[in-house]
Amino acid sequence: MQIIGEKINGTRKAVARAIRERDANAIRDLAAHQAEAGAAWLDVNAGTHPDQEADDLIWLIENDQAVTDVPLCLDSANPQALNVAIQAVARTPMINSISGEPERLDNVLPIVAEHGCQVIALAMGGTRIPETCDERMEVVRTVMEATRAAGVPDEHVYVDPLAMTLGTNTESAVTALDTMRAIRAAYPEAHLTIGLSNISFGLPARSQINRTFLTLAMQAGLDSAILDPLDRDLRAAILSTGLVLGRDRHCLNYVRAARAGLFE
Ligand code: THG
Repeated sequence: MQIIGEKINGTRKAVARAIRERDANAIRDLAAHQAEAGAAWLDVNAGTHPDQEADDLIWLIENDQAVTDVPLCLDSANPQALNVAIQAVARTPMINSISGEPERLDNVLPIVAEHGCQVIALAMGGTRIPETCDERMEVVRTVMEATRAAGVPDEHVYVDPLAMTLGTNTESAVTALDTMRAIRAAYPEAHLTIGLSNISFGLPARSQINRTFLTLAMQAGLDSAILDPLDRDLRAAILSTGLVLGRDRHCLNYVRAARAGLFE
């Protein structure tokens, strides 16, 4: 299970403040702690100010890279910001994201192909999120055709079936799980990812919901996720589920985490 650390996201209050006040230490702490907790990538999202997004993203990237070598996952829908940010990264980043929207395919996919990036592909076309698994798969087929045509290998594509909060639609987790299975079957070389914390937005005891959804999603083939690596209970769930699903040879990861005190 590859973890993409979610914490450096400008839609979070603490991060929005840090960006506004250029509080470098706050960002560096989040980067260092997520890297220590085992994140394979750090998601960086500068928030919702289009006019300053590129500047903010570069500032975030520089502070991440001051404390860790973990590669970044550039979280932006803005091709201009991505084009500028990619010049600032020390290691090939993951791009978060493309979708079936023609404008994003036309403007972001060439960046992905040129730099040999991994890329998250959302199972949605325009701004509307398709209701059903079948509709989402239609978009996924369109996007996979486009990535293949651009020369991006399937194993560089991380398909995101979309997790929406259960608070407004109690079917949303089941739809995401069905879509994961369909993607697995149709594109066995592609990866799956998900914005895990979305599933519990607005509900109490979110970590509990996130853990349960993650366990079921791993059974459906999820092999990476954007999540909070500082949530120890969640990391414990990832390790025990990986073990139970036969994905932890010689129980090495589980035993190592136990020795390091994760379950105490
Ligand atoms: N898919 C892809 N990328 C994504 C998402 C996705 N990027 C953004 C988001 N969704 C995943 N990242 C987060 C980050 C934080 C939270 C949820 C998802 C979160 N934050 C708390 C909240 O909003 O209540 C904490 C707020 C705060 O600290 O102020 O839940 O789905 N490809």
